[in-house]
Amino acid sequence: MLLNRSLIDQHNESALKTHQLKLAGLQNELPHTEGIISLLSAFQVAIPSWALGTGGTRFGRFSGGGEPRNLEEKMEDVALLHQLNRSSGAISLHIPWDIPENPKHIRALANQYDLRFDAVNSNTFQDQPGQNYSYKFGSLQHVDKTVRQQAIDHNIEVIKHGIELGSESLTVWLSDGSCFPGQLNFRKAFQRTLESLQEIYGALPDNWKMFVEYKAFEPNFYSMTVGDWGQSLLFANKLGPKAFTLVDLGHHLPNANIEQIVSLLLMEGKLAGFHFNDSKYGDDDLTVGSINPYQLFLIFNELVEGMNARGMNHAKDLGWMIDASHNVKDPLEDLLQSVEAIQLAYAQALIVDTPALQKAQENNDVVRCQEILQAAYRTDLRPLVAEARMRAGGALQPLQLFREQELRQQLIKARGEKAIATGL
Ligand code: RM4
Ligand code: MN
Ligand code: MN
Repeated sequence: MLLNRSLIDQHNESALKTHQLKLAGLQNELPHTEGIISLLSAFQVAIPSWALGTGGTRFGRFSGGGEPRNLEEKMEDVALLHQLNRSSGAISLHIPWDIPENPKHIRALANQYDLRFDAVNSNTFQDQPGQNYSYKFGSLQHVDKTVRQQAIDHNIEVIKHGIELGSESLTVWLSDGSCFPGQLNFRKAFQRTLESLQEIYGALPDNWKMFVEYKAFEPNFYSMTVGDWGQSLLFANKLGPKAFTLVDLGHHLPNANIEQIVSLLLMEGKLAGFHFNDSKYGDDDLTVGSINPYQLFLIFNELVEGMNARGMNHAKDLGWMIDASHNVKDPLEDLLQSVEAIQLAYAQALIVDTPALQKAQENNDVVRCQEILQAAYRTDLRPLVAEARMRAGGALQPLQLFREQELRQQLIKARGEKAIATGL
């Protein structure tokens, strides 16, 4: 279901006056608003195919109705988001939750919706019906080579699906690890995982990247074989130039300094990109920016500074993906909020007075450093983000329009109350 273009125009017209007043204030205050607007328009965030339905926890799942019933409907939902915000022009697929049975048709649909396929994700953390061997004791690390081979083959299969759709990266997240001391020989688990990853790496096309995602704990609670950025970076370095470390914001132990991790990975040219979400405790997968927007800003501050230092293209040189899903919000409203939070943090990082900050740093002027960062963080850039969105053809207030047009109710009408999307 797509919105009639005229509804977006009407919405923008009715909100235009108030918007322009707010924007004018910012334009007076900030020197480079036009440059920021064009960077914002180029910046696209991939939507995970597994976040379009209601997320569950291990205790339950409460569907809100109208969930997409197949890949086509998931793409339709992403297209709707993209129509509203013009910043969600990509989708990241999880295989086998979303197998493109007819890739030609799926590619044509993506063209029609102006979407591209971002990283494809493999899944060796669940057993699938009809699968020969179980991943109960791991996949790429497994003691039994036949199990490892099955997991390798699956990853190669995922690459093939990705090639058919025009993806250019594979994200490997492993639940491999151990739940109890003594269960696993760490060194052997690492070596086996490395050998398995090497086989997968060998199947990557030339222009592809492999993203090695780490996670501190869960579902294994004593050790994770790719448990932190150090372990991921070890794998990425050993694998070669096409392998990178992927940072999922929810995958650290509490209070980890993620912005420092990001800065050093960028320095090494080994940062793959992000799975954005927010969390209070662990892998909570909450809406981006809902708990700790300041941290998100600090991360973007390192990103912008680090990417500029390497002459990188902000929009294209890293993978920007959301990985969030939970059980109380409408997933589409949640994603609109997440994308907006990312854009705000990015925009705020773009207005940091970097030369002044560097000078203050060199002078050990700690107070000034904080003032400079917080001056950017406390500037309300919502009008600028809205302006970028409107100029790109989107809505000034996507969330408001989503509600005004009763889009969820329309989806429920079309798909039913009981429709359940594949995913977590
Ligand atoms: C994991 C990790 C992966 C995601 C799965 C569903 O915790 O974040 O990126 O694919 O969840
Ligand atoms: Mn993730
Ligand atoms: Mn996760």
